[in-house]
Amino acid sequence: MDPLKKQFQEKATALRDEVKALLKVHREKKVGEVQLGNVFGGMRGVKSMIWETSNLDPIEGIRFRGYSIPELREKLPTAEGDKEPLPEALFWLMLTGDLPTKEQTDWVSQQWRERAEVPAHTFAVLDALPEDTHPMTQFSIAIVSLQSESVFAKRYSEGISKYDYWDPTYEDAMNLIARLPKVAAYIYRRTFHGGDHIAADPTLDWAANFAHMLGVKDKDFKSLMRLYLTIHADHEGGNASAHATHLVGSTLSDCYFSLAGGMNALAGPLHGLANQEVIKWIFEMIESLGTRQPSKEQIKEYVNKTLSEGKVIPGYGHAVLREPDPRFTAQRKFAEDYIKNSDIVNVVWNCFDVIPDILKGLGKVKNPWPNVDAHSGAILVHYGIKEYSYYTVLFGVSRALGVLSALCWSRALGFPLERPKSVTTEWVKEFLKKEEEEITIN
Ligand code: CMX
Repeated sequence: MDPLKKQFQEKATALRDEVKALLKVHREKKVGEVQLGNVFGGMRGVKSMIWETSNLDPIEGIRFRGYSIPELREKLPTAEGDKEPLPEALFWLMLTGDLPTKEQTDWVSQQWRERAEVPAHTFAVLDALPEDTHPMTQFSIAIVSLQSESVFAKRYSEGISKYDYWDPTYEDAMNLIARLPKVAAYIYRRTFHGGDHIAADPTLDWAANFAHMLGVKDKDFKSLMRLYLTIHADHEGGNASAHATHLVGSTLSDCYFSLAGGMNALAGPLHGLANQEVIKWIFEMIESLGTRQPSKEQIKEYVNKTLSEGKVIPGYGHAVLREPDPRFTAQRKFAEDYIKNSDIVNVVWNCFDVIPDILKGLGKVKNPWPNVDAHSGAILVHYGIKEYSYYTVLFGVSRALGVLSALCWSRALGFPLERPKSVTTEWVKEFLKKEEEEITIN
């Protein structure tokens, strides 16, 4: 058995036994209450899922297995000569709960290199689509087309014990993650560079090879991709892409179907697509103002205009966070270290200075601060990736690390089909009427 799989199995078996014992005693224990506001309000804050790989605190932001983003930048192994963490190392950490050594991280890089081959039919499926098909549509279709390779689906059809589901799920997760950069780079090059594809470089790590296949030559872009693919990987289980992956996976759909479900959720403008919307909004502002260096006053006016049109300010607000997103801060730090005098980056920073006060002034926005998507596009533009409709694919490649390691855990812990209860508004009205009658009687 390979070393990562072995470590995962040991951890998972121990936790599975622990959970079994815990539920035997505490199954009936209440961990919260559901109010009507939650039922109508997108289930905000309702504790209803186990997600081992990361946890989101409204104030502190994301922690992956207990480590904050600054801690990950300090503790995870890096590529030689680089200071950004390797996403391979984060995957090991999320799957096992242990920080990997450099040797273990390199082992994951090698595994993903060996598993990276994409079947010809996936490229044929992509080539059959019009070139102006949105990159997220292409990405989702490509992932589903890869489902023919599912080890889980094959073993399930042959007959497999439910105690062994985790094993082919791990194989699928490793294979799918390994293949994503090639698929995603293919989509970028066919859509924006006339199909002039770039072969993989087997000497590079997973993120650097992706950067290479996208066609950006600047070596700092490789560092950016290592950071980018690390910080977007996971945001606990309730966010739409993670939850969608989890829900689809709970039916015993394999990693391919499950991830495609998650990617379809990521493609919404209130979630991952916000990263394209931010740059689109900034480009439109620049065009409408006729300057690449708008003043803070001009930005304020444009923000107010956007709000008066009944639109949201993309890249700002969050369903859980109540402080600036540490993923925004990490990208800002990267830009401060690597990028000098970029007009677009300066616009992002000036937006940070003016937008929160305007949103606070509306009196209804729970979090006026920037989220991860407020900064990413400006850095990509700096390195020449200006085609913003592609940005959510980059987010998706990263998000696969978190949601697929979490799916391995769901299988190992034997989680059942997800099936919450829905009610009609009529039911709610009846429920409230009965409550009122009871109060009157008493
Ligand atoms: N601009 C304008 N209004 C905003 C706003 C923003 N950035 N963020 C929230 N609001 C509004 C909401 O639309 C809502 O208005 P109504 O009561 O009129 O419907 C009100 O403030 C309350 O919303 P909330 O409780 O603060 O926020 P939610 O939890 O409902 O929604 C989110 C969170 C992210 C969908 C919302 O902040 C938003 O639409 N932001 C812009 C899109 C975005 O950046 N999404 C990316 C999030 C990160 C990610 O998943 O990648």
